[in-house]
Amino acid sequence: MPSVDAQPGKFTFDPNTTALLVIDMQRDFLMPGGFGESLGNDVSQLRRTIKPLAALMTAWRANGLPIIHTREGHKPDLSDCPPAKLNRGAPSQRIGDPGAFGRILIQGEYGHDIIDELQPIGDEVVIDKPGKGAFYATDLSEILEKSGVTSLIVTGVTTEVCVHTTVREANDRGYECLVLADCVGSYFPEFQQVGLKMIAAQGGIFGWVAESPAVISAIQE
Ligand code: TIU
Repeated sequence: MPSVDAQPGKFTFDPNTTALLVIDMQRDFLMPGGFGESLGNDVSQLRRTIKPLAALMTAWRANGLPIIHTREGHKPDLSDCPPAKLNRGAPSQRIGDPGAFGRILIQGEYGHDIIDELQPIGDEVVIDKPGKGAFYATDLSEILEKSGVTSLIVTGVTTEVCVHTTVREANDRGYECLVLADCVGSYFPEFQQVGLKMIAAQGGIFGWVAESPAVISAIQE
């Protein structure tokens, strides 16, 4: 079985029961001028994940392995967006407002979709989620159970928000999660560093942390 050097120790996985999860690599979060930047964030901190993630996705697909993509967003009438989420803080733009790439984080808008470099192909699953975690109010659990997936290679943005929430949800549901440091990004370098440490601390309290080249080598052996 493929094995990867990771923190806090080796991560061994069966490719037949492992999915690559790509969280929220959406234009609104990653593109200059988008929602993420309007919150005062430095999108270059996220954009460094694009190249390694594209390489990983290519290798993963070449081995015929499944990729599941997620997108954070809401219905056009915002009926699935709690007021507490909508009204939080004082951003220059809110969810549902007109933004540079259409209405911000609204399903069907250009900015809500995945960046060109990492677009899903073929029958890859795309989960639309209203929350930060990929399990909340989605059918991700059923999809994983049906396909027999027990391990997740977790990538995407942002490390301490949607990646962390999803890894915690997955860990509580019994999934083994390997988070790839070069394929997850935070707008805040200190959160990136500490967010990854939090996952692997205490003997891997939420999961394992490694780098994507180690996974690519492992599946090609
Ligand atoms: N996908 C995700 O992490 N959503 C966020 O809102 N992240 C922020 O860091 N704001």
